[in-house]
Amino acid sequence: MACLNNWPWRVWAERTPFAVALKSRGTAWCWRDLQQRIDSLAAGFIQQGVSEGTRVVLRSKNSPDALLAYLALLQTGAHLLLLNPQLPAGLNAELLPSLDISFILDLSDTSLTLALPALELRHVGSCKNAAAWQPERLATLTLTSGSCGLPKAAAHSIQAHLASTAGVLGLIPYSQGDSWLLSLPLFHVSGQGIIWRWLSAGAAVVLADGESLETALEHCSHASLVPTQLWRLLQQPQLPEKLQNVLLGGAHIPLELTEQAEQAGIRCWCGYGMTETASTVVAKRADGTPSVGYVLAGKEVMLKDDEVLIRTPSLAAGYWKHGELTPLTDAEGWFHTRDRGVWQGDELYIAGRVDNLFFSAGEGIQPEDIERVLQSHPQVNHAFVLPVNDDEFGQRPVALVDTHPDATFEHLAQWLQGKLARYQQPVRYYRLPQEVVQGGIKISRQQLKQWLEKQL
Ligand code: 4YB
Repeated sequence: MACLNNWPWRVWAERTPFAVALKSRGTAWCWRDLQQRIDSLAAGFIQQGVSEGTRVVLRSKNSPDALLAYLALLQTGAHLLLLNPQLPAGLNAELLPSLDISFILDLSDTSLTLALPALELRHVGSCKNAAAWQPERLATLTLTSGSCGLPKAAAHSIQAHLASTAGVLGLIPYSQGDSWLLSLPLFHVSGQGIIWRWLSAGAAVVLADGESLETALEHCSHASLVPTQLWRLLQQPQLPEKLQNVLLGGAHIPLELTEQAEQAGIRCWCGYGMTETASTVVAKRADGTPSVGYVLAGKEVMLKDDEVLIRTPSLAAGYWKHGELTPLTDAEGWFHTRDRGVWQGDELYIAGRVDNLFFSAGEGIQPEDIERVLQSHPQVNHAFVLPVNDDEFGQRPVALVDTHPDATFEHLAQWLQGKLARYQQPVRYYRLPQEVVQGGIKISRQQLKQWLEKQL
């Protein structure tokens, strides 16, 4: 990993100008091409009024234009809020006014109802094209998944992103000659993690730009995937030949998944992290045990009343709102994750979210325990367990499952007998509603709860 003393694309354009930096649909850009395009685009943004500290929304799915705009806007010193184009209008209307946004660059195919001064992609030849390289300056605002309430805007400096990268690249080999697919959205911290690893290593990044995951992966050595993506990939008749390393994260990583992928020749890396910590803080090479791995170099993890607490230089400087940063940590600098953890030797096991725990006739139920068992059924792709109110028990579990069409609920209920305690057996089953599955990298439990309430 290089020690960077300038914008990374400038560093690589000087050191390895003709090495491939970016590939998309058969086109490759070397670092020199990339730097020139970023310079002209950044000059275009500056000409349109963007300057150091200006807050700009970038609303886009992944594309070469979105990536170039991301880098060029960073180079102007702007604070960049990455926005998922699929966020509902009502949420945008509630959220954006509190974030003091000056401009929007909207590269999506649906328009935002909110009126904000628009930027366009404009290439300008001018030497007024960069702010000073100050990695400690705030650079990105990334929205948290917001399982309850409005998402929060976690504000990271470039230094924080680079600290995250250092931890991950201390474990996973990735250097020049390798290419990492931008397989997760830039508006999510997992997508940005890929970008900062690429910029630190001076390797290559690949953009799918409309291709399927399998096709795009044909030219990649690395990818970051959520478990469902890897499941789908493993169902393909042929696996991408060059794919060597997959970093998994974002949700519980089933053992069956990593075992199957490793057997097929894909090295799997399990990761655990979150928006606030700019992605992975705990990781390991998949080894057949259910933990998420070891604490990466430069990070600290402790458990307090079973809750995972993290202290790391990759942590956001705060949540941005109404012109202020609200600190994320307690007085000692620990971030309280609301995840329940258990140490297994030096390795951390994630049991589930503290807030998901509910009680049924006095018995504590961690829905994720039931979900893990359901998901180990070969015909279950995805399962969620939610509480429903019950006069006698207080609350009882119901399951929402995405299964192979042949799997009946009766069969599932039967199969669960003996695998779970009686109080953990779901009292009802539903098919996972597809409308809730769309968009983002995660399915929101909050939305599932709202859907379930309408069914009862
Ligand atoms: C987990 C979990 C795990 C998160 N077991 N619960 O670059 C990466 O790190 C990456 C690579 C591939 C896929 C995803 C990633 C991520 O960044 C994921 C980061 C993320 O999910 N952030 S989040 O803010 O949206 O959600 C964080 C929460 O997700 C955590 O607090 C946990 O509850 C859960 N989670 N990894 C079990 N391995």
